[in-house]
Amino acid sequence: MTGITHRVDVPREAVPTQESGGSNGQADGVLGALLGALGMSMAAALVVAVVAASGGIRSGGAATPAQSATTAGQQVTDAMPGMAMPGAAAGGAQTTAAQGAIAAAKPVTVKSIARAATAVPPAITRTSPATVSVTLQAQEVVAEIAPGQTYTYWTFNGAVPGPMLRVRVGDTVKIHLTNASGDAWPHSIDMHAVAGPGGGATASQTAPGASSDFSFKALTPGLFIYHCASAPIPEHIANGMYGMILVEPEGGLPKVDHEFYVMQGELYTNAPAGVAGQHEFSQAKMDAEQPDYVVMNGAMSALTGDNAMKAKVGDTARIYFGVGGFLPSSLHLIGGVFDKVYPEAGSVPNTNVQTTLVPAGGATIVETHFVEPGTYTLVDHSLPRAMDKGAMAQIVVSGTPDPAIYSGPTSGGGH
Ligand SMILES: [Cu+2]
Repeated sequence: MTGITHRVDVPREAVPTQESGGSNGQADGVLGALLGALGMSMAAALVVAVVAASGGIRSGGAATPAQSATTAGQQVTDAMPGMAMPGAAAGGAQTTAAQGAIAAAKPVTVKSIARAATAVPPAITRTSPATVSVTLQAQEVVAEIAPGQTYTYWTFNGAVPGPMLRVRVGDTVKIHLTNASGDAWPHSIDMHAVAGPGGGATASQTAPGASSDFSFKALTPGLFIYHCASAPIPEHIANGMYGMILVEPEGGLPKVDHEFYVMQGELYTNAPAGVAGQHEFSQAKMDAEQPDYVVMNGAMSALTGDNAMKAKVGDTARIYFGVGGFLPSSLHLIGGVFDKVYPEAGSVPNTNVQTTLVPAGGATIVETHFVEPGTYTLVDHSLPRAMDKGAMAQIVVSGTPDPAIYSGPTSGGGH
């Protein structure tokens, strides 16, 4: 861990109460420029929402304490009818009185915190190194973890994870970081692909309203995490400040039909998953490594339903998967096998793997192909994280069934 610095010495509650949000993160202005630099078209226009919520972005956000308590209490009752009352049981964070006290949900400043799994820059066709310029912007946004459950995320470019970057080995990468946060926090980047002090963190400590620059040569191919490395580093990461950069080897990776971008992380808050209201970061939960939510791309079940990954029978798919949070992930595709895994995103692939372990601050590249239509679920096979806390994503495969390969109902539960 490197790049430890101190935050700008301004009290949290003394900052202005306006927050400039971004778009839903698929393509805001900054990301658009980034994608343009990487040769990817911009999918949507910049939308800026200005929310003048009382109490400021980091405060409790309720209009009045009395209103908050009433509202939150009602919401807790509605959301968790079977929950034990405070004091009724001896143990654990699940039944403490504090949970009924969370503030009302805040107005969101982005429609969705989740970066689309399809937000993958195109494969590089260059055969020689180049200079690639990237702009990242630290932004604080309010978004839903799940319906009615809001959180103030700290992001790169308005969504979680930060944008996937894609370069070629030998490229010179110029990183421009701006800090648009409405709070007192500096932000920075430690990129694991960087050979240099702090992975760039020592050069990129950036105060609110300021910007910074550093550059590095991408010497090593692989898939690498980047994350904020401003103090307190774990809180910045837990709030959503992580992403990945792919450094393609010479000649690139084998062609596949689909490439997806998925990152797992945790949210440590002052109430369990399912409790309506504005969830605030909990240092105690984080230090105890007891997340309330374990998410893929920022929110509970973010990559399911309409936002599921899609493929057809006969297609091949590659998933760039990273763990931005602090819990290793036992990555498994329910109903499938990984034909190829680059363990820990190293250069030597393994084959025919059911579940692969991805460390905190690490990544993997997995490939599979689809022989039967249906819905396939990507999970952390520490399954309570998937089933109860949100760590799942779906791949919906269309096509014609082959009863010689599989017969039986094609919907319903797996595991
Ligand atoms: Cu930060």
